[in-house]
Amino acid sequence: MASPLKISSFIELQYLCLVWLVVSQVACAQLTSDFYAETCPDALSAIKSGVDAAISNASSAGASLLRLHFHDCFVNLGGPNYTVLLGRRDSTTANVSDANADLPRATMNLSELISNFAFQGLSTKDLAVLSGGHTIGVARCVNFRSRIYNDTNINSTYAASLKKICPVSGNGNNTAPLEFHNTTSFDNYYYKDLLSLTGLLHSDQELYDGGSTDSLVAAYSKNISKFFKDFGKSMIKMGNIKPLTGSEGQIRTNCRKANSIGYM
Ligand code: HEM
Ligand SMILES: *[C@@H]1O[C@H](CO)[C@@H](O)[C@H](O)[C@H]1NC(C)=O
Ligand SMILES: *[C@@H]1O[C@H](CO)[C@@H](O)[C@H](O)[C@H]1NC(C)=O
Ligand SMILES: *[C@@H]1O[C@H](CO)[C@@H](O)[C@H](O)[C@H]1NC(C)=O
Ligand SMILES: *[C@@H]1O[C@H](CO)[C@@H](O)[C@H](O)[C@H]1NC(C)=O
Ligand SMILES: *[C@@H]1O[C@H](CO)[C@@H](O)[C@H](O)[C@H]1NC(C)=O
Ligand SMILES: *[C@@H]1O[C@H](CO)[C@@H](O)[C@H](O)[C@H]1NC(C)=O
Ligand SMILES: *[C@@H]1O[C@H](CO)[C@@H](O)[C@H](O)[C@H]1NC(C)=O
Ligand SMILES: *[C@@H]1O[C@H](CO)[C@@H](O)[C@H](O)[C@H]1NC(C)=O
Ligand SMILES: CC(=O)N[C@H]1CO[C@H](CO)[C@@H](O)[C@@H]1O
Repeated sequence: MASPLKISSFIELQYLCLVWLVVSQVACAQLTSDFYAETCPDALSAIKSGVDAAISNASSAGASLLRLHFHDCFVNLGGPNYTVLLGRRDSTTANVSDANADLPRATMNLSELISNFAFQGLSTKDLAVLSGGHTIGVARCVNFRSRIYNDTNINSTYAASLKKICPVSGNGNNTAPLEFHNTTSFDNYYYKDLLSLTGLLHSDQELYDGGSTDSLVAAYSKNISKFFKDFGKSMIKMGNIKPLTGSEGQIRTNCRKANSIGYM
């Protein structure tokens, strides 16, 4: 897994911080969707323009934000110290080893993934549907090398093409799309890929390898409306993991760093 610090370095732009703040408030803390109606009535439209601009400038922005949301929700963010970079009404820990400890890994098998999600109060269905987030974005060679050289449940044509990007050793930072049909559109090709054994990560293909999630993968591959509907529900559920609300957290004035003590 890339460290959360790599992801936070992406957040160079104030407006993306603001987006993150609001996305988190709405989706991560179960607050009301008109949270900013009085204090900042133009917030949501400003944010939408900001995100649209960022995504048209660099289509990877959407992927980075989605993954950031996932990580921010999974990592135990408790504690009184607000010393780090990611914004929402709580903090991320600055402790990278702590942060990585709770996150699922690309090497995990299905039962490990199920346990990892269960530890966060998320079901097997949540696992199957949230993994569909891998319809956008990329992964580095270090995270799929072992799959393309050692796994047997991989499409051989696909493996051969990836080996050109990701040699047996070296070039660990080379990237490949997590879903190769259209890496910037949020669609259900992720699931169609799993059916043709072209999942990029070992953990992806585990969702369609003769186990209990096969039927959901097949269903989402056939019915994009079902995928979108279930994805929305599970994102809200993921967003509600260990939220800090009210005085437990703060809203940052500059989301790149914590407020001084005493600010809300
Ligand atoms: C099921 C367990 C999961 C595992 C094992 C996992 C693992 C990974 C790995 C290894 C990468 C590539 C990182 C790199 O090479 O730098 C990645 C990327 C990504 N993940 Fe996951 N992930 C999981 C679940 C999720 C969920 C639930 C979401 C969101 C709903 C998500 C969203 C993303 C996105 C959007 C990217 C691409 C980031 C970019 O292109 O900048 N992942 N994930
Ligand atoms: C556009 O992307 C470039 C390269 O990633 C970055 O340096 C620049 O700040 C971005 N500009 C905006 C407005 O997002
Ligand atoms: C991170 O947290 C773990 C467990 O809480 C602790 O053992 C470790 O020393 C911490 N690392 C840093 C750099 O604070
Ligand atoms: C999954 O991995 C764990 C840890 O390596 C192992 O104990 C377990 O047997 C594996 N499960 C399956 C079904 O392969
Ligand atoms: C394939 O698996 C073997 C045995 O676990 C391991 O030593 C080797 O490094 C793996 N190859 C790659 C390219 O990851
Ligand atoms: C890969 O990226 C990491 C983090 O950005 C960097 O520290 C490392 O030097 C890079 N490795 C290579 C071989 O470029
Ligand atoms: C990817 O999807 C977007 C949005 O649906 C679409 O506009 C674009 O044409 C697609 N690109 C390719 C190469 O299919
Ligand atoms: C392998 O992938 C190709 C291209 O995605 C696909 O056409 C083919 O049906 C796949 N093969 C298998 C056995 O799924
Ligand atoms: C697809 O899923 C939607 C939403 O769950 C459902 O209403 C619809 O009946 C499904 N379509 C088919 C063809 O199963
Ligand atoms: C770095 C930092 O601010 N550490 C503080 C974390 O919180 C504890 C308890 O409140 C303080 O004692 C540390 O100084």
